[in-house]
Amino acid sequence: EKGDSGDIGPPGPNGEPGIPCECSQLRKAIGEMDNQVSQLTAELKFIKNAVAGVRETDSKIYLLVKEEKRYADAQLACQGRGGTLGMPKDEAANGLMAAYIAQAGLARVFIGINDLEREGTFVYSDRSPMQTFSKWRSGEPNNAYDEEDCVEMVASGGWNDVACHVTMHFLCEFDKEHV
Ligand code: GN1
Ligand code: CA
Ligand code: CA
Repeated sequence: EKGDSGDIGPPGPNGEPGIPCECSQLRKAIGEMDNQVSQLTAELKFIKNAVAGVRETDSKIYLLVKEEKRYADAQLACQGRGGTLGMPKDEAANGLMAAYIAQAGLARVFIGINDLEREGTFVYSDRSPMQTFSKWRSGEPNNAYDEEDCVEMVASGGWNDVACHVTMHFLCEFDKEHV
């Protein structure tokens, strides 16, 4: 017949030291993944927005971005997506952009025209000079407060020079060939 169990023995020796934690490497990897998730989230937001509301012609795609940015950041945001700020170079493009702004219920957006390099000489954001077509509102451009070097389009399609540091929604343009 089986007897009672004996007394509990003394504690065993200490174990071998563990493998050192590679925490800093893990933290780094997690940090990088966090960045990637943020970037993917931003790109997905852009794609959802784009699928929902782009306008296009035979050669171009226009996208109204409803984020408020200064002119330089708006231009960077369009470039980051492979485009530029919208450049109305003829009546048709101007009309399409104006209708897009009006239908979105917006009053004004940044477009890709500025006289940053040389006061009074307006160029498109691809650095091409203004041709015969322009759509300045009456009295514009007036370089008000001596500080207006960027251009907004209002919902009726007219242009006004405004300060580059103000923030507003903006309209990007993409070449279909390059998309
Ligand atoms: C005036 O009226 P509003 O705010 O749309 C001005 C523009 C200036 C702008 C600066 C006729 O436009 O030239 O750029 O203020 N318009 C007139 O905010 O003086
Ligand atoms: Ca100016
Ligand atoms: Ca002005």
